[in-house]
Amino acid sequence: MRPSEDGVPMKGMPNDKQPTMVKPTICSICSPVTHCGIDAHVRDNRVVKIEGSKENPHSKGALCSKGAASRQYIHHPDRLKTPLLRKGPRGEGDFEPISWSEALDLMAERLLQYKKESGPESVAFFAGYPKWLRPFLRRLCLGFGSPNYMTESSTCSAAASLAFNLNYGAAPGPDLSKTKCLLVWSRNPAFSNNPMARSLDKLIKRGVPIIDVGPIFTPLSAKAAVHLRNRPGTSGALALGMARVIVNNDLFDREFIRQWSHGFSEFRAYIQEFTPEKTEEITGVPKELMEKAARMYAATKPAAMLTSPNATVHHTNGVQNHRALTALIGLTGNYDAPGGNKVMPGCYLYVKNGHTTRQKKFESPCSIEDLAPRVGQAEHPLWCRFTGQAQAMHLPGWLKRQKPYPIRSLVAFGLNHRMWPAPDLLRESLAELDFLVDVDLFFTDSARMADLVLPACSSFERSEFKAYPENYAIFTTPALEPLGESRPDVDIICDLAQRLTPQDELLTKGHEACLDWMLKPMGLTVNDFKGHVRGRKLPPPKPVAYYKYREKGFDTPSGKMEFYSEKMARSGLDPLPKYQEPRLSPLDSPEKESFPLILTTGFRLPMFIHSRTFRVPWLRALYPDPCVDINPEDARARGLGQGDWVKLATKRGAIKVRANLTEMLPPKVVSMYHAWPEADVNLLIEPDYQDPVSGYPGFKSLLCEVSLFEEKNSSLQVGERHFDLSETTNQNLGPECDGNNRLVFYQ
Ligand SMILES: Nc1nc2c(c(=O)[nH]1)N[C@H]1C(S)=C(S)[C@@H](COP(=O)(O)OP(=O)(O)OC[C@H]3O[C@@H](n4cnc5c(=O)[nH]c(N)nc54)[C@H](O)[C@@H]3O)O[C@H]1N2
Ligand SMILES: Nc1nc2c(c(=O)[nH]1)N[C@H]1C(S)=C(S)[C@@H](COP(=O)(O)OP(=O)(O)OC[C@H]3O[C@@H](n4cnc5c(=O)[nH]c(N)nc54)[C@H](O)[C@@H]3O)O[C@H]1N2
Ligand SMILES: [Mo]
Repeated sequence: MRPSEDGVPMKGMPNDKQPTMVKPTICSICSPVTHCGIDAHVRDNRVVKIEGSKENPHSKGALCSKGAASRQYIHHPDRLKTPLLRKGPRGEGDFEPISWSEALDLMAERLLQYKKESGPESVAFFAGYPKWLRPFLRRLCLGFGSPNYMTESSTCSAAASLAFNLNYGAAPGPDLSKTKCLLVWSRNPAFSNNPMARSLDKLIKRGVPIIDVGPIFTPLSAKAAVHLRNRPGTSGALALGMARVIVNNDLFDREFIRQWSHGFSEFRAYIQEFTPEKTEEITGVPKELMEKAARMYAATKPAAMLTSPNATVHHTNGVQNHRALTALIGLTGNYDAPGGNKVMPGCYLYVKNGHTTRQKKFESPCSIEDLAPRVGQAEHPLWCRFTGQAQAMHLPGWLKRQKPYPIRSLVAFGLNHRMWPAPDLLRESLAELDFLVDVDLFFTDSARMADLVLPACSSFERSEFKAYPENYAIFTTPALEPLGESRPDVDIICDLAQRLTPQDELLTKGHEACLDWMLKPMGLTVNDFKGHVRGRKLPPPKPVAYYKYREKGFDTPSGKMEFYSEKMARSGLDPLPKYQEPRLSPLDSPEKESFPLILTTGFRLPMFIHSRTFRVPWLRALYPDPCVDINPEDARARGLGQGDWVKLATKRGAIKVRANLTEMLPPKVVSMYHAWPEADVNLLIEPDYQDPVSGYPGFKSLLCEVSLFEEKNSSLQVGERHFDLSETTNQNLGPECDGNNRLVFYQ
């Protein structure tokens, strides 16, 4: 069979008679560390069938439910087809199509006007969960002179990296191929990351014991040697209790601690508070199990730790939690050790494979620290300096105050207001902007708030560079012509650069020129990938040594691993990884009487990813209604049965959802997925319920109550806050909408 230029003919079907082509591409419905290989069967510019690419060394032909449903995602009727300009009042959804050149010219005119009148900082740039465009967007933002580059990293992953960095000056990952024991601190790859789930299965087959930590009984818990089922928000206390067992039983690495640690004696004194009894009292983990896990992790050599990007930091004590648990790596001598946690250089977009690129240099045309202070910097200086971003969680407050300087425009790529706690506030605050631009695949509820909406195309319709950890990379060939007039985000950014930052000789040259510049250290150009529609092996990378700190020290103020963080001390924060109860605690919060259950939100479900897939019929059929997961014991005590409509309430308000009775949840803990358009759990969270170091919302340790929803007897009252749902695309609002289409909060 003759391979064609833009694809591979389908087996068994003569190419000249059958126009269906198999076109290799990558999925980008979920995270850039995953991006499974897809064989798209395309006819008349429509995907007619999806298969996993067996040749992709990362996904090896497997796809999750979301990837398998790509056809319905890509060809969904909500896809934006043309640029749209607002005609009617903001938020009412009255738009008219305009051309791309009109749209880009209008943007340039407005943004340059704000820059002249109010300074470049008055224009903010935002990327939601989409990541492929970020290096380009940051370069545009800084080149324009604005420090207000913000992303979804304001709620994800970066706080965990910050905690690692405060301890070690780097964030090492588990060296899975050589490890003999794996401590998985709150991660559920079976639902959140298929390729990772498969590599853990291999490890388990090899006989490597897993210690699983987290309140929810996941598929991994079932395979673990030990499952520590801690109460949400208590990871810090659990880690300190484990550290005490390790230190007091002389299971720590004395030599490493003596030579390479800073503040160990203070740490050692502090952890004495966390006796097994007290640790059990706080965390709910039986002390025998905790001791067993601590001994297993410390005594098995080598042992590695896999942490979550969010489950341990979505708490009001998040960064300190994560500092406490990652301190166990150094304590046991597993830092940068074979089979422990290894420091690897970053390649491209969160992937590490031994190669390096000039991504960081590319996205920093100047130092962000030389620009005006950015949103959230006063509140979270450590986080803002570490990430080189603004903290988007402070955007609503800033927009309402418009101080210390006004922000007049927001240029967003993938804005989902339901990412924020109190999304009603964020949405309201967007009305303070003179000019909101949203670039998205879909006409979302957030896009309705914009002045200008621009259609982006999906990964199937664009070329993008993707590196894999298996020393492999691909520069994809579009499998489809862009649908409607949609365009790749990066092309939009490069066109904007021509208008906004014409002095930028690289960004104005376009996507491929920028990539060629970034890929230089790899010794490859985009052209070297073009003949390889399924991607190609990379040249062997330079081997990355272990124990690099022995040569170079640690990139911390003391040059050592810091139990006592000098950066925290300088910022007036607790230098030791001290444990504090979540601000909403079932032990000592005044709310605990009326709201006796603990609420954790955003536990990943396999068929959903944030706001993206509720609209996809095949996926929605797997999980039709918003549900709160609740242990049967708690349900029984409240007279609730499986599937009953219930009221999930916090002090801030209530939503109507179904009860899902499951022992995956321990008693007294309930869980609800986020971003449902008709039952948004983030409405129940106060905007200032945040970790002081990172600004991350305490999404995973809240207090709530669940009760039967009784339509007739329920005395519905309109709460203080309301949310205008009249424009929502989802009409299934149910009785939580009053006559004026306002969201009703129960009191
Ligand atoms: N299908 C799907 N996949 C996704 C996503 C998605 O939305 N859907 N999102 C992607 C994104 S953005 C991210 S950040 C990753 C997250 O990926 P994961 O970290 O794997 O997912 P989570 O569901 O957040 O975490 C599950 C683990 O956290 C524990 N856990 C839950 N609540 C708490 C708590 O309060 N405290 C502690 N210590 N542990 C807790 C559970 O017991 C379980 O062990 O997933 C990515 N993959
Ligand atoms: N309660 C609660 N809230 C949470 C979390 C939680 O666990 N609990 N998790 C937090 C975390 S970890 C994360 S990562 C965030 C998720 O962050 P969000 O930004 O809310 O994630 P999405 O809804 O996946 O994506 C945002 C928008 O991007 C659009 N989009 C998709 N692909 C593209 C593209 O290629 N180009 C463009 N221009 N747009 C695109 C989507 O259509 C969508 O409208 O939510 C956070 N919020
Ligand atoms: Mo995330």
